[in-house]
Parts: sequence; C-alpha cells; structure tokens
Amino acid sequence: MKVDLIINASTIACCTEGEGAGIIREGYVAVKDGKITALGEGNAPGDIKGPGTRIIDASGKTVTPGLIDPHTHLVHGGSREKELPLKLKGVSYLEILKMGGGILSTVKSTRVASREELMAKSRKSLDRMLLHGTTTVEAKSGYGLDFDTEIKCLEVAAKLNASHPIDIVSTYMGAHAVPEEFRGNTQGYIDFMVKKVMPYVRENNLAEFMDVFCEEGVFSPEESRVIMQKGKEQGFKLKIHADEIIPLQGAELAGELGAVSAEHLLAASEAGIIAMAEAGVTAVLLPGTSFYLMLGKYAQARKMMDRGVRVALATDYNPGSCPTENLQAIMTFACFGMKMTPEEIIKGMTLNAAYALDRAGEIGSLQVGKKADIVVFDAPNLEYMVYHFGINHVDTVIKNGKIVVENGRILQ
Ligand code: IZC
Ligand code: ZN
Repeated sequence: MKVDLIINASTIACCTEGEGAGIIREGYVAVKDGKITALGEGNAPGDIKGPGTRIIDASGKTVTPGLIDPHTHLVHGGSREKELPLKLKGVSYLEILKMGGGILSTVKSTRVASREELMAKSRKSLDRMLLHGTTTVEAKSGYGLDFDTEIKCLEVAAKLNASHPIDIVSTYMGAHAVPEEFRGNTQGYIDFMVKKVMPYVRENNLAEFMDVFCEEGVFSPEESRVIMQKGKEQGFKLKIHADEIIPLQGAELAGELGAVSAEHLLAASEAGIIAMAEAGVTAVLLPGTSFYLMLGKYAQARKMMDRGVRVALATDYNPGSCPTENLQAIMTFACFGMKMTPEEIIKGMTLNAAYALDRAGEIGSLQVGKKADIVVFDAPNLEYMVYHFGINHVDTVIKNGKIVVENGRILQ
C-alpha cells in the first residue's frame, strides 16, 4: 500500500504516555499499510516520499489520534423525547424509570424492532460518530433484557463491526434494569443472566466486557458484586456504572473486583477514588449526562487526576440521559463542567479511552507502530476546538490507514 503523508500540521497531539498530550507544533505524520510509520516536527525526511505518496496538507489544522468513545448504548429502538415535558417539570431520571419509563420504555421499543431496523438506526449513529472523528466505539446491550433481544442487539453490533469503518467493542449489559417480567424477583433475573445469557454470549464471542448499573432502585452493590464476580468467572472483563446519582460505594467495588473501568462516578467517595487509583481502574466520565439530566453536578475529574486515576471521557450516547453521538460536544462539557484542560480532554478521548477498552497497545496515540487511526481537525490548536463549540471541526478521518472522511464527508 502506498504512503500517505500529513504535512504542515499546526498542532499534532500525539497523546502518548506521561504528562500532557505530547504536542508537536508544525509537523508531519506518515502512514503505510494501516500503521503509523513516522512522525515529527518540521518537514518529513525526503526518503519518506515516493512517486505514489498522497499528501494531506494540514496547514492551520490539528492532528489527533482517532477519537475513542468508550461508553455508549449504541443499539436500541425508538427514542424518548416524549419524556421531555416530565423532565422540564422536574421529574428525575430515577422517578421516570420507576414509573416504567426511561430504560424500560426503550426496552419495549427495542424488543419490537427488527434486526434490519436496529441495523439501519445504529449504522446512522455510527456514520454520525465517524463524521465527528470517532474511530472506535464501545457498545453496550441492555435494552432487550430477555435472551432473544439481548442476543439480537449484540449480533447487530457484531455485524456492524464487520461492515462499518468504526471498530466496535461489545459489552453485555443485561444488568441494566430488572425487566417487567421479573419485577419483584431480582434474584431470579440475576440467575437467568448468569446461567442462560452470559454463557451463550461468551461461547459465541458476542461481548468482551460486561457492565452493571449499580444504582438505587436498579442493582444494589451486593447484587452488582455477585453479577460481576459471576461474569469474571466466565471470562468477561468488567465495567460498572458506579455512583452516578446516589453514592453506593460503586467505585470501591470497581477497585475490589479489578474492573477495567468504572463509569459516571459523580458521587464517588474519596476512598473509592483511592481504591480505583490503587487497582488501576480507569474512570470513564460522562459530563454530557450531567448536563442533560440537569444534575447541577459533575464528576470530580481534577481530584481523580490528582489522586492518580486515569480519566477517560465518553458520550454515554443513549436515548434517555445523553442522546448525542458527538464527542466534540463532550469536550466542551468536560472543560466548562469539570475544568479539564484541552490536553487532558484529548487524552481522555484517545489514550485513556483506549485503556478503558483494554486496547492501549494498539490505538489511542500517534506513535510509530500503532494503528493509523487519525483525525485532522480544521482548527489550529486543541484550545480552539474546545472553545468554538457546538459545531463539527472534522476535516479528514483516517481509519486503519484508509481515508474514510474527506472535507467533512464520508467517502463511499
Ligand atoms: O437509556 O437511560 N444511565 N443507563 C444508565 C442509561 C443511563 C441509559 C438510558
Ligand atoms: Zn451508560
């Protein structure tokens, strides 16, 4: 395959290990056979260029690793804009769920949706993500809850992974809510997941991770511990929706069980943050959700970083608490809601997000030998991208060494 060469980039954020985002001013990046083969300051050495070299002029632009969205509820039917009047009246997310709305309303829409409908809807979301610079995305199940629908959603994600440029990392999240048919019998539902669904998901390689919504009125910390332990025994890597609304020591549980990541964490305790730092659990923070649920509160990103926790950022794309595919919008919420700097933010959506998916060896930074997942933003520096908000800055996206978005449009 021929060489592609990005030249004259105003800013290159390499997002390598260590402090800061590894910024290079005025530099180049070379790509060959799907991998990054060279990068640096100034002009590319003459011997990189050959007759077939394709040049991408990034004058006045910013080059970053492909963005990684490590927490989404990608595959689902329907949407929940009908709940907006309730939200505006001040009815909370957990109250809406208790009334049989929220997640349970999306479960109804997802159960009746055909595979084709789910494919088309999810593909549209993936296209939007790609146009906004996302090249790898995590996708949770959890809107089927019954066997057939959970498997249907995971199979849709697998099929999309094989056919769409974006790489999808799948998570089984049967423990997203207790379905109506098990109301009052949470233990029965846990047994069903552990004995019937999880073994099938593992045997058929339908999900690498599993996740639990540990929250008041959903799964208690004790129930969450059992579900996660059983999942771990069956070979799942662990994630947990922890301390989102009510503090339940979810962060502590993530540390205790050696979860790869813990998500949300708005109400995480000091002890929980320390437990995560000690166990190397990556925090996945979702400031778009804080905004959208009008919580008036954000996770304590600065404190987590001070205590040595790796902080990743994600959209939480889902039809209830954060319906957006756009990670650039999340940059602005992370900055103004959690006081993260632009360098911390880009790291949170690249290298640290790769850690949250256990893929930091392959993606998440611009380094020789890593996969050539690269975004060129029409912005001179990271600060500008965060500051000029609500629009899409993407110019070019390279996935696996192939140009998939050019001039802000998907190449067919
Ligand atoms: O559909 O409300 N928090 N799960 C946990 C969600 C939000 C998704 C939803
Ligand atoms: Zn979530």
